[in-house]
Amino acid sequence: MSGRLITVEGIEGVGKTTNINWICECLAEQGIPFIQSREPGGTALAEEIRQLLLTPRDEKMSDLTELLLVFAARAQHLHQLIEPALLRGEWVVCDRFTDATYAYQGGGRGLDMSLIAALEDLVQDKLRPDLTLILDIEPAVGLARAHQRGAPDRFEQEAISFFTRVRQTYLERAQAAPDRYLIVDAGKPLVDVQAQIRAGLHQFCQRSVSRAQATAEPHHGL
Ligand code: T5A
Repeated sequence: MSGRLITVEGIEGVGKTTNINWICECLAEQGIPFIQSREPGGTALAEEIRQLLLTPRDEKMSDLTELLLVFAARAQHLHQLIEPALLRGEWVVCDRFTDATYAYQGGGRGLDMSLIAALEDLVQDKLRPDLTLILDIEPAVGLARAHQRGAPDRFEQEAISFFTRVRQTYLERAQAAPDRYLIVDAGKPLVDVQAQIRAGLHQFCQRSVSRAQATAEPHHGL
């Protein structure tokens, strides 16, 4: 696959949507072909699964049900949208991906990380993001931003300790594989956040160019 998969992660209200729009503007400026998507969701069927996951209801969803729904949506998203785009040589910019599963279902809910890893292998085979931006912020600040939007979804109803564990898991994953992750301080003003992201994208593109030259793949630069 000659496209690239860029994922953007972080807790609620950290600014993923805002910054993904801006990342896509940067790629468009450079003439890089890309699609933008999100998880859970990204196709009609996966968006229906998203609704199941986000809608608050009286019946408590078991943690295992939640995990399997997340991966069911991902399997559909990969098959229908992501893999074909990468095969066409397009870049995919995705609002959340499997790091969110490690963070929310693993760190947040306490499910066994090895179970998540097994499902990751089953659903994705060898596919992993090429670059993951972790937008990092104090949970109280992110949640305050998210709550301004209206009624909280099923995840937003969780206690702040849940989001503290989610954040911690993101940071641990980034520290364990610094080549793939970029931690962005998202508590700064938007213009500073964007400068950090642009620098990270620039570095990533330089690495992509070197890799492409080594394998004679098409490449782009920011
Ligand atoms: N989930 C998902 C799992 O549990 N497991 C999984 O495997 C996956 C894939 C999805 C939910 O599903 C869960 C996690 C989530 O709970 P979602 O729609 O992706 O939900 O998630 P949210 O985090 O709820 O998305 P939000 O829209 O809340 O947050 P964003 O996109 O991070 O924030 P954004 O860009 O909308 O910004 C929020 C507000 O802050 C302002 C913006 O203008 C906006 O008003 N803002 C800033 N203000 C000041 N300074 C800055 N630097 C700012 N940046 C943005």
